[in-house]
Amino acid sequence: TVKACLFDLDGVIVDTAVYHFQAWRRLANELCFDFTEHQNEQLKGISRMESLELILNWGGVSLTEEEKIAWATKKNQWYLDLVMQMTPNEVLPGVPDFLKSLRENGIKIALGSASKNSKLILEKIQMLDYFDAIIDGNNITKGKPDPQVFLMGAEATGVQPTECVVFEDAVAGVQAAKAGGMKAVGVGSADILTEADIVISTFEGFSVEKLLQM
Ligand code: G16
Ligand code: MG
Repeated sequence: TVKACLFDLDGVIVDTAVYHFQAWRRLANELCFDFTEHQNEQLKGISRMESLELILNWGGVSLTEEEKIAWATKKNQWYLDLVMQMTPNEVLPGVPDFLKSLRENGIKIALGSASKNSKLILEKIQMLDYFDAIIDGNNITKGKPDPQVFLMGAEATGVQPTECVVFEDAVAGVQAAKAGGMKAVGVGSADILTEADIVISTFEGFSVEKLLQM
């Protein structure tokens, strides 16, 4: 039976990818190159410094470690300027109702995100109170597809991995769930999230009943 649900943040609870894209693009432009929304897909679920490495590679720019840290800090400041303007209207459709019904059924809720800004984002969209545990980029040493973030989430809620279901929009996140011995619900396209146990395109129409049938 399912005793805990573990949620990725970006692409599952809220679409912060558009803001990451704007901030990373500004960084690229200041370094005199550009990249596409298609390339931006590769940055989803990847840590800040790993994202920077990929982007610099696309632009053929090489920097010292010190310069990299300075640019990553700038990008985060631009990103936070956008995050500060977020509102509860940006929560993805069906998410609040689904989390409410999890609570009503005594199912624990945890966050498993690569972001170091997750608490601030959850506050801005007024979703922080739903979560029994938050594991994010501030707690982990290994990124997805390593299962660490979700194993820590299971542990923090006191639930065995086999009784956890992970909700993920990224291939690496689904792989992390499976590597941790958990069930995975892909949020997005079944053509891409092939390793997920089931794939939903939105939380609208998804229910605890369907969760318990997995
Ligand atoms: C999110 C985004 C990634 C971002 C990462 C780190 O991951 O999908 O694009 O690079 O967080 O974010 P920050 O710079 O805020 O620490 P997730 O795991 O929530 O999908
Ligand atoms: Mg994601």
